[in-house]
Amino acid sequence: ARSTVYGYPRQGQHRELKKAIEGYWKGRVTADALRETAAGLRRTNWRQLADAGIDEVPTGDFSYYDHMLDTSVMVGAVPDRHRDAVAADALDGYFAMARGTQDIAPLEMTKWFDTNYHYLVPELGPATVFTADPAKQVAEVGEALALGLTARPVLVGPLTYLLLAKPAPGVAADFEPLTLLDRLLPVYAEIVADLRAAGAEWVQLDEPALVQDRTPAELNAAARAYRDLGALTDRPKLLVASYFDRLGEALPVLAKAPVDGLALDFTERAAGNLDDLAAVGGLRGKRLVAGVVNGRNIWINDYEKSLTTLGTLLGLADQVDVAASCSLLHVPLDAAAERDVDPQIARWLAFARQKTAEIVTLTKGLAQGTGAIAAELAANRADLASRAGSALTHDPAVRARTAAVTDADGRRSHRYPERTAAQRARLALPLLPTTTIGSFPQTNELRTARADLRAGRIDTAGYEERIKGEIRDVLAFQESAGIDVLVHGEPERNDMVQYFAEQLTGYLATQHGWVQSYGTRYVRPPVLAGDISRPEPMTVRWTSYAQSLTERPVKGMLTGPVTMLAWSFVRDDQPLGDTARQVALALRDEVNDLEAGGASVIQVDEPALRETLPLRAADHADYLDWATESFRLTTSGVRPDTQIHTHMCYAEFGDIVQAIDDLDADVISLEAARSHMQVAAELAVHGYPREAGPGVYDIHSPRVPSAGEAVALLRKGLEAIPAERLWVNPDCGLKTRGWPETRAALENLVTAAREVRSGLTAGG
Ligand code: THG
Ligand code: ZN
Repeated sequence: ARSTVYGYPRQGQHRELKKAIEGYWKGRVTADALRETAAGLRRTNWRQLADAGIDEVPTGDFSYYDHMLDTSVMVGAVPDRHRDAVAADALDGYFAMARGTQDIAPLEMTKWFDTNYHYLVPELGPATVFTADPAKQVAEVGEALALGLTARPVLVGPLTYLLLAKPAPGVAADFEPLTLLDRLLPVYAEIVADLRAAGAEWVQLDEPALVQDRTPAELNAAARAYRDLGALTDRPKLLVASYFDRLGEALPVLAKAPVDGLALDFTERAAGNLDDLAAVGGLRGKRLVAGVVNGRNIWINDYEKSLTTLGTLLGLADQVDVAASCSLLHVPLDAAAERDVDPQIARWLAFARQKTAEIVTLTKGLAQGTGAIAAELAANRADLASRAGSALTHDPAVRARTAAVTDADGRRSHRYPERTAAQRARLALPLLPTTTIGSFPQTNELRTARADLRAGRIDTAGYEERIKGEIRDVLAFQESAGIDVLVHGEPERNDMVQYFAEQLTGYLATQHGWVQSYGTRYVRPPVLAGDISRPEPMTVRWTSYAQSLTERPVKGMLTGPVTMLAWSFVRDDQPLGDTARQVALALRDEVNDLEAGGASVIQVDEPALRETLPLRAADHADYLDWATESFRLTTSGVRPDTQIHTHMCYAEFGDIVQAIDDLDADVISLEAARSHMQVAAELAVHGYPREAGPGVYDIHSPRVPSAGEAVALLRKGLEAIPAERLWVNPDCGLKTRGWPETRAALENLVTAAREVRSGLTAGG
């Protein structure tokens, strides 16, 4: 048995890669210096893997921005609009595709399956001509071989590449990139041959798209692709990898294909793989790489469980190797860097470096028997027992409360028609009421104040004075602009998840736990480590302060339970629904306290509701059940005349309209400016029965929309949603915008609302 991984965090212990790339963009770092930093990080990673005892290291997983973008370059799929830039300078052209330039739009970015990583979407059309450009892949194999290591290049496979692509601008929307397969395969054939010539015995082709629901035609394409690639004479051994879910119908296809090995996910979410593999009679004559160490969470492995799985697999393939379930890109680098974590909890944590050691230990146990890893097994058993028996993971008060939840707790006391009547009477808002999503510009002064507080340059009282000053400014602006439902602007929040995680018991923050979100942008997801409870109110003080400054309603603002889970590392020792319920009950107390503190409008944001939808349709209902239930549990404790809002962004809502309806929120605001109100139409088709605010100001751009544009969008919205139920708001929070454009855009928005409003009342 051999040990391996498919990829490793790219950024370096101190995010050296981010700093070098952003420095290059600003002209402060030369291209040569950037290349040297990158090469140094690759060497460090490979040495770290080799020193830990990993037998076969991955190459080509490194990226300056994104590995899908690297794949587009590798197969010559550079959009026409970027060709000049790429011809002038390969590196600058690469970054132009990723980020755009003054005049040229970048590639679109979207989520990599259900992870928090984002990739750049290939743009293809009937005119696409693929050409092999294996230089990056070949060079990185050479670098690893020069260190004396066994290197296995990792490439995005041809099916996944095409299935994740979209029609290029100007190409018919129904163009299917998969129709280009026959043109793409010869390019892959050329590249894998070059990699063999460069010294790679094995090449890995990643096909995570095959774990999604696939049509018979797509499965046929997969069979054809691997029959053709397998039939090549001048080729390395091919390992086809899948992860994030079970292969399902694609498993027999790949098992029969004339390739030399398969890498499969054997973590809980892909549990079906084990039975499915047995059902096809195993992988006779093939290598099986078993992803038994979870590459998507930060918890230690259960060695006994993994060894049982590995033992079963020994009977199902010629050779069984051990790996993480997917690239370790999705976890932070090193748990040992977390000095502030309670040592009792630290022993439960495994980041990329610790997971690598686990893989090596399991490989040894598999090859030499459990006697060879007796000490590690005993320590692992003790660590798992400490977690299972901890008061943090089993808080009797939290357990008793979640167990006592009834269906009625997740239902408002009154139905929407009665609620809306009570809310109209209490709020007395005009037709087409105006509001914002919650955050106002996060200025440098605010970030400085937070840094000053952390560094002890100001005390808590001094910090709070600055926050209050900002709240006063934000409210004064909104009143003068004529907005109807105000917000306090969230100046006290660093991040909409972290802010709450820091205040909830059972949640853990990391200091260095960075994970790449996209390009040079990273997040530090907090860890849902134990049972969740709320020691005291989290936001009430700020909302009440804001309300004390104005006669108009001020919205209370919270992050919903589904988004809290989606942007955190979740527990693996209980169902997600149980964790969601605990978070929901803590947030419910906050909602109720906001109401008691005088809030008549409370918004609970769920931007991630669509993001964490499971990859296979068969799993949707179960997810949507607990997701919508936890939202309702959060929001159902209020009086009928308290108005509950929610907000969602960057999503195709089409496939979850029913779930949006099931949230039973009184008002929902959605991203719509860029899709020209298509969202409103989708809601209307579904017969959405409550109030909605499809965004009329695209906050992702510094551009200020004119009042005229907003009027046009509102009129379009009115075609789908009746005036009594239409709200006027931007697309999303204003945190990333500057003050000048925010002021101008919101003033235009109020002007537009007034104009359309007066037209409605005059026209009857
Ligand atoms: N909060 C959290 N998770 C998220 C988002 C969020 N995940 C999905 C989405 N939003 C990701 N979007 C971003 C946007 C900006 C940045 C990261 C992810 C970003 N990061 C800073 C950087 O890398 O320079 C670091 C920020 C920090 O210091 O904390 O700009 O909104 N939880
Ligand atoms: Zn948003």
